[in-house]
Amino acid sequence: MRFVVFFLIFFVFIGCGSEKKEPSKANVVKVSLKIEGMVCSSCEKSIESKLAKLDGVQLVEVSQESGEAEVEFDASKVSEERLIAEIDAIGYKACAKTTQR
Ligand SMILES: [Cu+2]
Repeated sequence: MRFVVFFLIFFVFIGCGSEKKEPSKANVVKVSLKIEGMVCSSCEKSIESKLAKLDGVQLVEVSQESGEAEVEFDASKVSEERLIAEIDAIGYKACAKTTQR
């Protein structure tokens, strides 16, 4: 019985701890990527859905017209390199636009 109480207290503490940990915006960054190889709007969609599935990615906007993608992600979970690698993996050529100047 004492054991059960101990565990209950333990879980209450864990509960409080995770409550304090608000989803921090500090790690969220927004990058623009240049993407080559998109020829129609379904290309946009396939890149969007591919990136949106990644853990940490919060917002994806792909434009075939401008050949660019805007991605908002949690930098502690996923990196720009990872995004580029994922886009490359499905047959497009992506590169970082923001760090290219
Ligand atoms: Cu297409």
